[in-house]
Amino acid sequence: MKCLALLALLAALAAPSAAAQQPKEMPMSQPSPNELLLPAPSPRQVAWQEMEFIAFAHFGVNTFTDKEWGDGKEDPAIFNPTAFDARQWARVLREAGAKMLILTCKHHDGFCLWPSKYTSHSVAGSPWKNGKGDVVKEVSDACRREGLKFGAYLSPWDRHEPAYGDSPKYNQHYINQQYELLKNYGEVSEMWFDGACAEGPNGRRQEYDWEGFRAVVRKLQPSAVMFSDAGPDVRWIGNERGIAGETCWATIDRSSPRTAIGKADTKYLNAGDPSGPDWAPGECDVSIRPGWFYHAAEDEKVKSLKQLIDIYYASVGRGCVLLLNVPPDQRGLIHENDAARLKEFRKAIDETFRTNLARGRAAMATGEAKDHPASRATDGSASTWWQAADGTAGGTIEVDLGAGALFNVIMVQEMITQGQRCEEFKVEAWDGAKWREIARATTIGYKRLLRVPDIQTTKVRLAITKSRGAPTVREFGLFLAPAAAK
Ligand code: FUL
Repeated sequence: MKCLALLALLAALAAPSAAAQQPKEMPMSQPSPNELLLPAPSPRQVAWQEMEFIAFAHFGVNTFTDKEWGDGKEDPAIFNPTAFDARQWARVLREAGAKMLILTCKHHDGFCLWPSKYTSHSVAGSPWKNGKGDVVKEVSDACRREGLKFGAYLSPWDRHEPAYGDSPKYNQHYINQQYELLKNYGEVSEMWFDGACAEGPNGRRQEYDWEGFRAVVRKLQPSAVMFSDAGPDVRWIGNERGIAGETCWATIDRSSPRTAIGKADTKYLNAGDPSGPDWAPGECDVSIRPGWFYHAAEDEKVKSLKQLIDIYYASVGRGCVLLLNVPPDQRGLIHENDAARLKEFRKAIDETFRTNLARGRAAMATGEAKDHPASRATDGSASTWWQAADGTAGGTIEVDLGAGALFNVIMVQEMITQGQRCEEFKVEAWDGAKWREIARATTIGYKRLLRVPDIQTTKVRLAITKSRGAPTVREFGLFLAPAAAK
């Protein structure tokens, strides 16, 4: 990877127009001659990042056995939702602001939510719709109708499949099922590879053919991102609490043993790696309830609004995507308690971020690269950015708030197509006589959100004090979160 990066740099320097010919799999930022060459996201990674908040639905035999992990010996007849309505899931999640729904098409029990021709452990053996039902079809159709993207979780670990542990044979089985899922249900925007691995009935540990699995996704769904401990497109954030590191780089070194799937170093994944050559930003998975699957005993344990807001700031607010699991119940519906909490959550986020008090305000910078004046950081456009002068490794931007503004949330976004650069920054407010520091943090990435006490001021200054190359700011924002949304 490093050699490739060097070659790409040499090519870019030799012929400025070579950028367009760079391989799609490894796009690079466009450096000025004296800037670093940093890894940068592919178009599919940018599209995923812009979603910010996506949902997970764990649904299957465990919903009916009240378990978290099934053993694969379930009678398919137990899968029998009484009022299944995928449209209700998609509507509730869309109204909550989620942009994609990832469905557990097959969890570790091996039970398939679609009538897979490679196993009898599926909806085809269930009395639901007389064995003619297809949850994957209904959910993917409902997503499209409601304007959500659809993603597929297909557990590699399969406790039902007799071939599991017989590595080549099971890998082929898994690939066969990938073909079913990725060819028959329209666009799939994310493939979620769970790292769980075990021994099969033959007593041997299954060795997954990750390269083969990934190749199927690239072939059948070239725009889809792939999630796993180690990417390649999107990495696990290292915990199931939805919390990214305070310092969080979108880059890792995928060749490092610290990213070995199923055995990854969770601290490494949580923080990322500033010198990692691979762009693989964090996805923060967490359930709205204690378990991943629905359990009636957890109806009163839906996370509080405060917990969800804290998770939002610790995931989206640290440059990652939040993947929130909302498990449908035995009726086949999102439970009223979860739906009500999601409404509160959306209202709180909308009220907070409705008005960017810095938008359209005059901005001045210590230096500007050609075509990237300071005003670009407050113009509300996703495709323009301020960039400090070539050759600098920091810079300051000052925003004039006119008669003054009251805020308690600060937003800074880097232009990630130019790589992730900022290592340290602080924000200061003018107190009438001097600048007073109000916040300080390390990385920014796609988006950094910082909560501060209520601040009334006429001028705010963002100082990027340490940066890999000239810093970029796609957008700077100031917001006032109402008391209930803090
Ligand atoms: C884990 C699984 O073991 C859990 O059941 C759940 O699906 C979670 C999202 O991933 O590895």
